[in-house]
Amino acid sequence: MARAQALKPIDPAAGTNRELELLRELEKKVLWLSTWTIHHANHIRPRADGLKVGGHQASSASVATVLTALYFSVLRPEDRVAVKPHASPAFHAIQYLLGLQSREKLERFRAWGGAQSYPSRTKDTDDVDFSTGSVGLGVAMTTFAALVQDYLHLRKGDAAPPPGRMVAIAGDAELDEGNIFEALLEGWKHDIRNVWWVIDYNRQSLDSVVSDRLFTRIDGLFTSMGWRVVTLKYGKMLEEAFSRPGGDALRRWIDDCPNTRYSALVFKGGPAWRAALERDIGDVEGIAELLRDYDDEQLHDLMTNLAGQDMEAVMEAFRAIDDDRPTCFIAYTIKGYRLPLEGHKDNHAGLMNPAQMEEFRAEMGVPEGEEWERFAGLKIEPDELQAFLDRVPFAQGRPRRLVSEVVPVPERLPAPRAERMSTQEGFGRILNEISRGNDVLADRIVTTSPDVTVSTNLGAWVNQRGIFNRREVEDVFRAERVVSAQKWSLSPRGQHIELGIAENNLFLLLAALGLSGPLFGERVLPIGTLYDPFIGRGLDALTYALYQDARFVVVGTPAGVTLAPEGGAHQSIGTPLVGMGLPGLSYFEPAYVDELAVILGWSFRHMQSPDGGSVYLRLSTRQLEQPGRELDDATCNDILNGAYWVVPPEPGAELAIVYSGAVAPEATAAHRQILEDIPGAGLLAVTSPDRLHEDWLAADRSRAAGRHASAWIERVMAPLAKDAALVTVLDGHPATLSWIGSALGRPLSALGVERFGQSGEIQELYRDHRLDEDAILDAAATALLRR
Ligand SMILES: Cc1ncc(C[n+]2csc(CCOP(=O)(O)OP(=O)(O)O)c2C)c(N)n1
Ligand SMILES: [Mg+2]
Repeated sequence: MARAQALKPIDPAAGTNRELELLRELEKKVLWLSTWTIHHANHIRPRADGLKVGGHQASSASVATVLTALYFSVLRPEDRVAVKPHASPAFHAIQYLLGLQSREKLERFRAWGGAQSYPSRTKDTDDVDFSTGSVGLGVAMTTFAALVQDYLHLRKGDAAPPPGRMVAIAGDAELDEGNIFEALLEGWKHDIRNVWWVIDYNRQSLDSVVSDRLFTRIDGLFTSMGWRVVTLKYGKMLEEAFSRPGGDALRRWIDDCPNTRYSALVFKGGPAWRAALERDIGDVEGIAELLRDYDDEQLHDLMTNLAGQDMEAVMEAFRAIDDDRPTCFIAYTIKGYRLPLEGHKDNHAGLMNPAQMEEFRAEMGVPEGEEWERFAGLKIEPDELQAFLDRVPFAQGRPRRLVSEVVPVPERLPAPRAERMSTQEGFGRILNEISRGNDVLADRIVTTSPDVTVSTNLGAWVNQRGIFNRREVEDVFRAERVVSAQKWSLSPRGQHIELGIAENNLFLLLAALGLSGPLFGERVLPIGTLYDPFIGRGLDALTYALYQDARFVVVGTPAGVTLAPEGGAHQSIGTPLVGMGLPGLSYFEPAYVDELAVILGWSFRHMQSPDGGSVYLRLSTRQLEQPGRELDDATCNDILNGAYWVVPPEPGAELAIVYSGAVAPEATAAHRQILEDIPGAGLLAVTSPDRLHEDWLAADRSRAAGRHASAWIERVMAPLAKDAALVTVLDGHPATLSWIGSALGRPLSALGVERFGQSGEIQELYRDHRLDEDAILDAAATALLRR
């Protein structure tokens, strides 16, 4: 690919060894600054609560070499990077050296308004590409970003700018997370390119030293998925020692040394290495001479000279790659390298004390008071260092966050008409209608689903728009003239990305698609579908996507006990609370398809608005008789605000029934029944419990701040009597709507699902879970009694 020319191997004859010297100096600075940043946060500007924070010092030291090599030489502006959570100080130190991070933010690391503990796209100001923090997710994210880059590139063809590399600096313990392997498999299926994972193989995680046997497996795993594996094990000094008499025995000794023992010796230092080597291989020819040639300090340097912390070895490995094949670098490192914490199994939470810091400062040659000076203590002249930094390829061509045009969305999406329809079916039909259009909106929508494309009603859209694939693959069933309603043809022009069943992957792909604008300069409008209960399976990845402010629509369907015969394993209960509980996600649960059309149109705008967000639609497979009405603008507005009167109450009415979603017929029937006893009772449809709730909290906050405000739920309910009783009902947890009672200070009886369900007819399940007409009438009586 185009970038190969830019990354020529280091050629000493061409004078690039000077680059190596500059990088070594900068690496020292990165190590110093990251160590000092954490020291500062703990000892110079300690927290008011006295709480000390470890977990960064040893972990950052571990990858100082790799990060220095990448950011100051190897990376290009189009590359995108996920840095392992605890290397945050090293990342910020590098941005500081590049003039992209302020001293004040570093001084306030982990404090209010300062640099974040873990690299954050939304909270940090020095252009974090991918947030990290929940281990495993940032790493896998790079795979899906590469897939999105391919999607955009293959559609554009030759007009596309050169692709970037999606790079993860991963902690070795991140490979314990299953989502890594789910992503590997999916990446293989999609034949992804331009992904680099650099695994910081320090053989340590949070609690202890990682099992030796793990990494004998890892190599094979990556290779079997089509990756190139580059192992960076021994540094140049050790390689040189191995070529001496006795060198073979020395290599074998290190190879065979268990992780725990190696780590302990790293911590203990020179004399301990000497004693161990003398005892184990002292009688091998050449070893005695070899040991004699190194004093204790030199012996320690030699025995800890792993390739992942040897600048020359690291640069050679990176520069040797000149194609787009996914590559995993296993970089052997020592956690806490060059710090007094190095190698100790407890060092993750370890912190250098002030005395150790003083010693380290002297070693680094940094004078007191010059701790934040960019070049203090370095051997190369500041002018030369600055000139080098000014030329760093990564920092050319700012800004990193790209701007893309807004996709126009019609004022109203046409609502499909039918006497009976489910919201899921309506969703499929609305998309089908869009797909027939030849407009930008149809062109920018990308759908994806983890193996439930057809069963979540994306079939018609896929028939029109095709499935994305790097190469054309014909629909074999069609070619063989096997009759099917579903076309399944694959091509680089396809607009649906089919995934395997892993829900983590769905949300990571939505995260990547939902950031395609800022990452790749082209906005897409992603829609992902899955069975509603399995949101739980991918919940951390969904949270992760939202934390980065990725913009997408997720459709959970079918939902609730309403998909009755499928049984309890497929019936979702708490997902409405997930929808309400996640920031950046607006949850809607419409009952009728005309409401859904209004909501979907708004969603396409909301996900493009600077202060907008993502949308969660909880849809049902229950076919409901459709109202066959024309919605006026005011009702559309109310639907978007979260609630509207299906039957408005008479002024001073004593009761209202409030429902959300698929239980509309039961609520309607109960309401009709009640009118006989309580004339003027209202029937309120809640289209978004989430928006309604959020608006109420906002109004309350405004009032607390002394401003005049009212919430939509208060205004819409205003016609009711002051002490009117309320019944709420939905196919989901009752807490979704029960808050309305306290919001209005009115007696309320809440119906919903609290227990796992089972197979049956809808009516049987509604009876069992008290969602039927009788239950609503009972609840109304109970609420009325409380007045
Ligand atoms: C999903 C998740 N579980 C637990 C944690 C707590 N945690 C933070 S770092 C870490 C282990 C880090 O080990 P490694 O990835 O090897 O990084 P290192 O510190 O060695 O560089 C754990 C368990 C987390 N951040 N995310
Ligand atoms: Mg580790």
